[in-house]
Amino acid sequence: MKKALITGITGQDGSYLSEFLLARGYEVYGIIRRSSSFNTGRIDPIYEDPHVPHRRLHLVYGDLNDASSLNRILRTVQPDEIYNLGAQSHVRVSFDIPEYTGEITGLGTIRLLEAIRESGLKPKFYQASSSEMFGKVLEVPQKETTPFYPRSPYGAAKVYSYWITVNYREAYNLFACNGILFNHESPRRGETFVTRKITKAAARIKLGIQQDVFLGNLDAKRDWGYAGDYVEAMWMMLQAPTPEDYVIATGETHTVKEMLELAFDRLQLDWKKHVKIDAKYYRPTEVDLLIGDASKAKKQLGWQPKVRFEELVAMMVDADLALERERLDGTRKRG
Ligand code: NAP
Ligand code: G4F
Repeated sequence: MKKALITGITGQDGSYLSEFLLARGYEVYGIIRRSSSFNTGRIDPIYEDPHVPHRRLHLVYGDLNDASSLNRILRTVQPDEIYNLGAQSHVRVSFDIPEYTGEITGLGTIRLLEAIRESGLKPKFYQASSSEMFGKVLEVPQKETTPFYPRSPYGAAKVYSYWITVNYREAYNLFACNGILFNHESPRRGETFVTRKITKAAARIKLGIQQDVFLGNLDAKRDWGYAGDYVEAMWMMLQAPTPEDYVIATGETHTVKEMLELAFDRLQLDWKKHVKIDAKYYRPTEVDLLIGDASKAKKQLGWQPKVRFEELVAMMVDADLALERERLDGTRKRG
């Protein structure tokens, strides 16, 4: 039975990847952080689902900021595959906490790679690289050979992690891959990222719980895919004959405004009546346009995105409407 270790298991991608690997017979170990409130909401349903073999899911305390915890976990778990998904992953927030973002999103990767090297183990390694590295894009669409031009402390930290992963592949012959993933969303997306913020607000406005939603730049364009499709690509990279870097994207781009329109239309709402602009959501430097070319992954890995943008928005709106209805009913019952 293969063992996989996941950093960032409590995040959106960590939860989908855990389900994916458990379904393929893996023993899954996830690193979680100590928190004063529960932070395992996205993976808790695994324990309740009779179809998911949850006895093969193990959670261990650790932190990308704590090398000794990483060393200990590697020694005890001895994983065959490591997926480094842990990060301070919010671009706007990275301008407020740039040093911390560099510490976790950048240096966290070298801590993990050094722990691997010191352990003497040879696990396959996946690094969660990002289309944010293309930033002020130097080519359209962006592919593996497009130069990087990051526009945020987050983007710069991810560029460091990208190159240190390449370096450990070349210097120590580690089977290490960068997945350069474009934005991917789902009903489990963090509530402060723009898609989820919009679908949650639309649902609450429909139910009369709130009136308005405050947003920033509506003209930015993103290549949005479905997280469930993207975690499959992570796994495929580690099963390939050679370790390489791959762009994962849909090849379609849409503005935030288009996303808003679709989400509100689904609930027969006019977004213009409810959206207010708040300058605090603008970034000091913005990434205006992202659109990826995933031809290499399609050709070499046989990967394909399955969920289209319109389906993704509908899935997220429907899930948020159901969730908000449930919350409302719960509040009413409690009186
Ligand atoms: P997410 O939902 O924000 O999850 C981030 C995860 O990292 C959480 O489990 C979080 O734990 C963990 N984490 C944060 N700080 C940590 C630390 N100091 N030590 C250990 N773990 C820590 O992110 P996501 O959307 O699933 O994305 C997964 C990865 O892919 C991230 O590295 C992200 O930067 C990258 N990425 C995402 C996208 C996208 O569109 N989603 C695109 C490209 C790349 P807590 O739950 O305790 O906070
Ligand atoms: O949803 P976002 O915060 O995602 P962003 O910045 O593209 O980053 C996400 O995708 C990256 C991959 O390209 C990941 F690496 C990263 O970890 C993260 O998952 O913002 C998308 C766009 C931006 O242009 C932003 O300025 O939406 C715009 N926006 C407009 N109003 C807003 C808002 N973004 C947020 N978060 N909140 C707003 O109110």
